[in-house]
Amino acid sequence: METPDSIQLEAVKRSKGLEWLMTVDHKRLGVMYICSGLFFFVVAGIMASLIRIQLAVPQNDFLPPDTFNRMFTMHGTSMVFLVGMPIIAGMANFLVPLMVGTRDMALPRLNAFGFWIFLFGGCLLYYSYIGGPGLYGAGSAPDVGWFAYAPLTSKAFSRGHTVDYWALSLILTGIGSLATAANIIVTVFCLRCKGMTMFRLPLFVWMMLVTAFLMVLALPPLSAAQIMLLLDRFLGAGFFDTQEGGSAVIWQHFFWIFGHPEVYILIMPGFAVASEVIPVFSRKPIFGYPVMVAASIMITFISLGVWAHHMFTVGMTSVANVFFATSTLLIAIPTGIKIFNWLGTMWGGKIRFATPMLFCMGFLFQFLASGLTGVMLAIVPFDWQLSDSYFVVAHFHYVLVGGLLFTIFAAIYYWYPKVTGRMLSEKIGKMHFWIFVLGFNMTFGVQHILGILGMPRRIYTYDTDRGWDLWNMISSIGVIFQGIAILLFIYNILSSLRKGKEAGPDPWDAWTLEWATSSPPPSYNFAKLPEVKSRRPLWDEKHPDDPDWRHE
Ligand code: HEM
Ligand SMILES: [Cu+2]
Repeated sequence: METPDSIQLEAVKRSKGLEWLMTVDHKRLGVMYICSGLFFFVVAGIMASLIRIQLAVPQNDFLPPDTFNRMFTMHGTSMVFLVGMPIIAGMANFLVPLMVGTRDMALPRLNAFGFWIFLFGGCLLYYSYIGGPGLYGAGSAPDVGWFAYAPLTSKAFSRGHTVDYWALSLILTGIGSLATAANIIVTVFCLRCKGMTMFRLPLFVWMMLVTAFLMVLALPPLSAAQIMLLLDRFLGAGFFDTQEGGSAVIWQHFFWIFGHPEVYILIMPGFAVASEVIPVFSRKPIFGYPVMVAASIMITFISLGVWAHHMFTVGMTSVANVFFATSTLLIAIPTGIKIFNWLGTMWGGKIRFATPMLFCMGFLFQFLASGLTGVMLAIVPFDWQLSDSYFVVAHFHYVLVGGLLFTIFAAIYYWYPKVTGRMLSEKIGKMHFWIFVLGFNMTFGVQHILGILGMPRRIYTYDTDRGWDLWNMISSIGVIFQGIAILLFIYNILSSLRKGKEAGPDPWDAWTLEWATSSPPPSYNFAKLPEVKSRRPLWDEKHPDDPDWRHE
């Protein structure tokens, strides 16, 4: 009914800015998630650069020691919870409804709620720089590492409120991620268009679905641990206090029961992107679709049972060590299968080396490297030597940057035309790629050597007689290249908004449903809901003489 009030509300809604603030459209929320994630990426990247400046030369005092601790804590926490998670949520939000051929997520309001509570949580974490000192005048941002080990987080060792901010803000972003996960699951199960059986889902959707299940299983243990931590700190509950009959190691169990699956929550969407981009740019359907689905499900299950490989050095029984080492090694099997299938897709294909494909190929190499060092670290005696050394820092940055960040770049180059209607510059894209590859491998490659030479992680500075000087210098210079590449990337994103080539609905000659609608898609996505007969509906449309469904 058109009351004067509702007419007024409509007018307000139509003003551009408010339209975005009030939106429940999955595409706009997706874009908002990704932009917030990229914003925090720049902030956390600046922190990483400051850390690397401090470590560039021995006995440096560029940063005070306590600031250094805050930097690596805020860097790690931000990269995981405020960069990786929201960008993944953003990609899923934008693409899943389009790919399954529907008009929105199943629960659009929950979707908007999830975004805002995530953003609030992120702001709260950074507000700790102002509010953190609390009553005692100690500290500002949290300084306990992204995993916040007990008993460092107890009242006795962390005065002020910095740890409270860490726990509260992550409980909030966790609620946001659960909202996204629930939405993905319900959308995929309930809103697929006609003919879209589970085995015709694009692999991107399958892997996001599996990721959503992992989120639902893994995030609650973290929230539970954080609530216990707050109870310890405010009410003296003593869960993690050995003096009170609690256990410090139990924090590690809770944290890593979340923390290890979290790594797969972060990397599976990377797999999802690679599984869409590689076939399109190799001009071949994905090799071994059912095996890819099975491998994703296997990874989910196994990843829930490997958490204590982060705890080989806390003094578990050897039976426990053997169990967790074995389960960790097992996970290499489905992961290896995936790598073979991507290579199998490229094998004999007519490969187009466009920027999205370049980033996916970079991902393949670098992720393989991280897998190999991962297998090494799963060997318990090897880990005893290298745990908490720079070898581990190198390993997990190869996972997170080589695996997640490279595929995020691939995704942005691939889907930017769909989101904005314009192409990114290929020329700048290729410069971005090569400079970033160089910088990334310079920064983190040599950290394997630093680790083997015995440099511990999270140290503020070091003496000159250890043989670490040269490698640290190389590692820090690499950051300059990474920085230049990121500036090129940001320039590309902003300038192409106006100047980019018009994309049209399907610039890459792709096969999945998001390319069947205009770029950018209208708010209702599809004028008429699509109907599909195979895994590559657009192929069928473009090749009526030889459609896929004839072979299925
Ligand atoms: C792209 C450039 C990046 C650089 C130059 C960089 C650099 C660093 C440095 C120097 C540290 C401190 C290591 C130590 O002393 O223990 C660190 C820690 C960390 N980084 Fe990064 N990083 C980058 C990207 C990322 C990304 C994309 C992620 C995750 C998605 C990430 C996650 C982490 C985590 C979880 C820690 C551990 C923090 C802790 O010990 O509490 N980093 N990084
Ligand atoms: Cu792990």
